[in-house]
Amino acid sequence: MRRRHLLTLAAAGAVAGCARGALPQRADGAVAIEAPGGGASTGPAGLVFPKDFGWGAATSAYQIEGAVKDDGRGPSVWDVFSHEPGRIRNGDTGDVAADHYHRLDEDLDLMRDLGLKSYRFSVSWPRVLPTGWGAVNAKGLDFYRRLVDGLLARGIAPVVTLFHWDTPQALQDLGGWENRDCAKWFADYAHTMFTALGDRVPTWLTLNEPKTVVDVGYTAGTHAPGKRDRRLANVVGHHLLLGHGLAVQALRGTTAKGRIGAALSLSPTYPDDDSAAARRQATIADGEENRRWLDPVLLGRYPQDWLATQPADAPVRAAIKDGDLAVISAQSDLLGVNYYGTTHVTGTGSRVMRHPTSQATWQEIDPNGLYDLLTRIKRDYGDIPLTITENGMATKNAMLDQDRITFLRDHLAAAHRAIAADVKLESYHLWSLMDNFEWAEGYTQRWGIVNVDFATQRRTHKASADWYKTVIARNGIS
Ligand code: IFM
Repeated sequence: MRRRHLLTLAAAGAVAGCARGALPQRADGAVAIEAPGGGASTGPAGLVFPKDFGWGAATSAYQIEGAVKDDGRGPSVWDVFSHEPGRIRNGDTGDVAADHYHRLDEDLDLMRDLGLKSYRFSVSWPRVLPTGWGAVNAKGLDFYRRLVDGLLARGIAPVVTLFHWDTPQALQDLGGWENRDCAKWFADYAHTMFTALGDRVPTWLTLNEPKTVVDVGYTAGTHAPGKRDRRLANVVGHHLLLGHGLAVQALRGTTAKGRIGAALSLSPTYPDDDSAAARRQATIADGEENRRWLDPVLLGRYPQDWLATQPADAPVRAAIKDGDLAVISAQSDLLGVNYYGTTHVTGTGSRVMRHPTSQATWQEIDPNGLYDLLTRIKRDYGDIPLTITENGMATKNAMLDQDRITFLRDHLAAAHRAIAADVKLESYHLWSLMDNFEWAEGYTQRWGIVNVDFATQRRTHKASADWYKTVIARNGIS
């Protein structure tokens, strides 16, 4: 799904209260429900999720941490890009963001109070390795050690993303992901993290949304590093995948006990009508949106029809070396799925919106697409454990965010249906825990269930945060 134009979301109905019956009462007053046999079930208590389902929330380093010059952190491409005039709405930057670096304990308590079972965050590569490689910045690493330990002390499982777009600027000066060596630099950094925290992190994610780097950072040029070169973009995409595979291999070479996989942004594609032309275009779009990422990682090959779209002289062809796909498909333990919506294409290949959108007008909101996506992954790629690593919507700065509650409820219902269809979905991380720096949109888009007043840094639950807290406590939705 591309970041693009369109409609406004009509807020839907309220969430009905759950039947209480003789169900066990928890200390916080919520009713705990458990599916018989530990699987997903449906009954008077509503949609019950499997026992131990990982109710989570997600963030990323540059979007919340701030403290960009503290304790020896080096600059990333986003520090440089966001300070270039005209790049970010209102001239915003991530210099302070949600000041999470200085408010770690408060934010950890916030997560505990919500009842989170799982928290997905990313490590800022240049905070740990200020120039991307070489000597470790002990203070930077210590921040992540405190974060992981603080989560574990609160009974929250850390899910650690190694790359959420903040390439060290020093490496960008050497070509960044355009340079094949970047895959190796990334694996070395990953190895540093596995060695430092491998004894306590249960889940690692290599890359977040390589598609967005390719489409927005290197094609549209509206994300860092701001290039507009589709041919180069596909080389970058290949090197990112290579970095993923090398990082998976690096983990296997350490004593780290965690599982590892990638977090891919995926969007089911549908023909806009029944014509052969529309169906053909939907297949092409599926190659671009989904299979060019899923196939290399999970099947060890690029889709032939996607490769066929690359001209004979496309530099990506030369970038794919013998043996690369064996590295890229190094056995993943799980797959992270970022799901924001569906993609519809006409017979001429144009994209059309067939569902409501949000404040982020590229988003086509369709909860059924999540069910289609999860069951399709099982069907086409096998029974790999899945985690939803992102799912959410942007709303105006409203504390009574009923539209977000409806969104979350409908997507959780779709996830529940997929579990009932035997998809191994283990956890769900909504995007996002708190309002943050939304890249080129600066602070104008609000994605959090927790409101951040960026003038005071005060955190306040939106209605969706209270709702999600109840969902977690009840282990399900009505
Ligand atoms: O904020 C981003 C996140 O960094 C990556 N996935 C999509 C989110 C909303 O645009």
